[in-house]
Amino acid sequence: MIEPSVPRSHPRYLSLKLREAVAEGLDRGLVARAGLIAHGRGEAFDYLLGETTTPEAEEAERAAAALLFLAERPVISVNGNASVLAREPLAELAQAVGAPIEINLFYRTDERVGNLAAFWEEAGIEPLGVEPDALIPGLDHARGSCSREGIFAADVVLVPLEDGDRTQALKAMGKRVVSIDLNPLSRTALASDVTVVDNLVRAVPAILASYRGLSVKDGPERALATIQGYDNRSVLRRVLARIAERLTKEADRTLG
Ligand code: PTJ
Repeated sequence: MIEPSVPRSHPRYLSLKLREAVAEGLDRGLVARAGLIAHGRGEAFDYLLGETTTPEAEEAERAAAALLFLAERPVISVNGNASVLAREPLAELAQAVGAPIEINLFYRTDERVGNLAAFWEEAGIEPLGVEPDALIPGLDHARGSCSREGIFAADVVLVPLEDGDRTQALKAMGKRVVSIDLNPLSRTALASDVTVVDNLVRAVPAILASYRGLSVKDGPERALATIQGYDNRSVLRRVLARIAERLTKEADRTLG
């Protein structure tokens, strides 16, 4: 079905374009059906945050860049939603960091993995995870499948838009997990070392910019200081406080 394209003048242009990208991803066999629901949940949280990158998200984005900068074997894990929403910035980040992209799906089917691999190849990336040869302990076979040289051996894993179980399982393997999740109360958010509560489409370019800023002489010292001064629980607390304050102000403004 051909849907009319969103007019640029529409006040919710960007949000509607992202929705279109996810829906199109479903039609192309890249996004899981549940990916549409996950996207809607993300939209709702983004709305509560004012659809903007908060100072807390900026702080987390700097910490994410620092962790990736100091990592010995960083890996960027991608699912259907992340692929269709942010393929180009994720590819750029992977290149800058020197990290492989690994396809790691919650709803894994050979067909979707094949479609996603071709999608990443179009962007010049040879993804890992197509023929998994290792298992993340504690997850069932389909969901725990991963690449031995990728996620299995990684010390830092960036997981945009992940499900809670997998983040907990990666933590149990001793890895540092950086997640991008608009829901500050999700299990992923709570289990991660660094939780970037921001829309993936804003967060990835911000992490990349921060990463590039570390490519200077004292980059390692600055990255270390950033991580040492970072407290994820405090950041999550402040995000929640920001949402609460914003809602109170909005109620006063619109309802009197
Ligand atoms: O492609 P697959 O098979 O791996 O499946 C992927 C989904 C997303 C369907 C699967 O991992 C899933 O069900 O995820 P959840 O448990 O719904 O979690 C998705 C989280 O991502 C929610 O907390 C959303 O708020 C958040 N989210 C959604 N869209 C965005 C987002 N966070 C950041 N940026 C977004 N654009």
